[in-house]
Formats: sequence, C-alpha cells, structure tokens
Amino acid sequence: MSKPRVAVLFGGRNSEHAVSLMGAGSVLDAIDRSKYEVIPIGIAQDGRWVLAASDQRYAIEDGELPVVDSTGAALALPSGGSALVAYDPGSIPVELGTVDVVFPVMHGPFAEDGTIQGLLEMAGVRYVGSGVLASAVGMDKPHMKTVMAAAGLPTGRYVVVREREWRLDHERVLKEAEELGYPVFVKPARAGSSQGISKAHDRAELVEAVELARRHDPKVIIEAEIVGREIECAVLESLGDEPAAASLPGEVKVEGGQEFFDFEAKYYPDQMSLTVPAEIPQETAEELRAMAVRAFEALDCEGLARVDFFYTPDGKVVLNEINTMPGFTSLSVAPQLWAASGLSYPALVERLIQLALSRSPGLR
Ligand code: G1L
Repeated sequence: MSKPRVAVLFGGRNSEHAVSLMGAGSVLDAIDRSKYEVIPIGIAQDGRWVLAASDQRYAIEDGELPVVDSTGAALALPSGGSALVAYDPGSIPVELGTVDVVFPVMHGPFAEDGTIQGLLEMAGVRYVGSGVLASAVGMDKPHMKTVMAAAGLPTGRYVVVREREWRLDHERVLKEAEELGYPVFVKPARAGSSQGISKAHDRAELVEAVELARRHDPKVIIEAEIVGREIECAVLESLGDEPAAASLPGEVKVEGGQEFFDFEAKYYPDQMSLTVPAEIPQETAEELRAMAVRAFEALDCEGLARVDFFYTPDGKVVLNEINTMPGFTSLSVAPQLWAASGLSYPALVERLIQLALSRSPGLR
C-alpha cells in the first residue's frame, strides 16, 4: 500500500508569514516520512502558490519561500476528486496527484479564519484541525465570547466598536467603553496575532488605541482588564469515542515587566516562561481543564485548540480566549503542554494527521 500523502500548507498573505514558516518547519521535521509522503506547499507573501522543495529547512531559515518564478502561480481545485494541482507560474500545471490530507499551518485572515478550510471543503480534501465554523468564530473575539457565554463559561466584559458606530456615534461608544473602567484592552476583533493591541488608561489613550486597532480590522473590541495569572490549557480531540482531552494546565509569564503579551513577547520565547503544571490548587486545575474541554466542544472544534484563562486572586477562573490555530512550533505553548502531559511533538503531529484521515470529507 502506498503511503498517505500529506500536504503541508504554509505561508500566506499576511503579516505573520514568518510565524507560519517556523510552524511549518517544525511540522515538516516531525512528520514520520516512513509513514507519510510529504508535500510542502507554500503561499508566497504576494499570494502565489508555490510547490516547495521537499527538504524545506533552508527556506524556513531564510524566512522566505523559495519562489520558483515571478509570473504568478495559482492553485486549481479540479472537480470530482481531491487532486491538487499547483500551476508552475506561466507554464504547465504540475500534477500533485491525490492528496490524502492537508495540514494547514497558517495565520490570520484567509488562513485560520475558516477561509482555507472552506476552500478545502469545496475541494473535498480532508484537513487537520478545526472546520469552517469553529475557525471563523474562534477568530472573531466578540462572536467567540457569545458562544462561550452561551455554554455557561465565564468571560470578561467587553464592548464592540463597529466602523459605522465609530464614525457616527463616537461619544456613545467612548461612554460605553468607559463603563468597563480603565484600564481597558483594545484589540482588532479578528486579528490572529497580537498586532494592533494596546492598553488604554484614559480617554486620549482609548481613542488612540481604537484608531490603531482599526488599522488591522474595522471591527474593534474593547475589553475590561481582568487581573489574574495567565493559565493556558491545550485540548486534543480523541481518536476513538472518548471525549476530547485537556492537557495539564500551564502558567504563562512574560519576562521583563511588559504589561501584556505584545507581538514580540509572543513569538520570542526567551521573553516568556511557561510553568507546567501551573502551580494552582488541584481542584482549580480540574475545573479549568473541564472548562477547556467545554469551550472546545461549545465551538465544535476539531483536532487541537489552546484555551487561555485568567485565574484571579479571589480564586475565580475566567476564559480569555480559545485559539483553533495556536502557536505550533515544537517550543510553542500547546505542544509544550502536551509534551509535559506525556505526548511528544511528533506523536501530537501524528495524532492530528490520524484524526484528519479518520473523518470523511464533507459534512462533519
Ligand atoms: F493542528 C492544527 F490544529 F490544525 C493546527 C494547525 C496550525 C494547530 C496550530 C496551527 N498553528 C499555525 O498554523 C500557526 C500559524 C500558529 C503557525 Cl505554527
């Protein structure tokens, strides 16, 4: 029997291209080549689809894709099957043949927001991770909080600022936001990264923060500050009939006294420390893990997700967010949480591929 063919899809047209390349590098290293045939497919920053060299490492180190031509490439999704065809720019289509599963390793708009998942659904190709709905809702912070609240999970207070309201009803928006009490966190409602996020301590800073966030997304969320320790938990779908399982919880701390996780701290691990298991009471850890699984299920997640909480000084656990495509190098938080829980990075990658292969393409 021939080996299942796994296409690793990475890169993409957004600011976190490099983050994707690092994740893809880890995944490509971890996939067992004796079991799977691996096809790395990169999306260059200008949107071209590139069939990458099968040994990807050099490209990852450079932080750039090996662009094979300059005339523009396209991906064709042929009808009646799951064959992927990458067009060699300006020339003959390169038949990739049948792909058994796609492992998307991408960030932000057009990637983890359900877009790529929808494209793969249409092509009838199985893929690793959450589907269209969980990806899209997970990416939109206000909608995500609505789902979590409906599932009985405690979330923080927030105000949503839409483009039209900001333009026409500036004053009312600011009043509403101020009812949350300063300081507030201002974020693009749907950005995958930490870009465009700031903390505002007064009205002037608030206005500035909203303007900044609006550059990343016309829809902005203003969140009340939750004072507490940051505890994160990873959830993994099970292969059999068991419910999804939660990893040990870990505590994340930012070194160097930064006020919050900015873009740098999040992607430069030396500025961040992770303690697993988090030093919290046993019953709090169990409560938090149960909440993480409930969040995963409330959103209809598949594969893997990371759920972030605040543990407040008065002993409460508040859900901050769920991430359907968390950082995924071998040193990222979710893989580290699973490693500490007894599942190595290669085993995690293997499980995710097996999960994707085990579901039927189409309605799920
Ligand atoms: F396995 C999943 F769930 F499908 C998955 C896929 C991709 C989990 C996490 C990621 N992460 C990313 O793609 C990244 C953009 C954060 C780069 Cl590592």
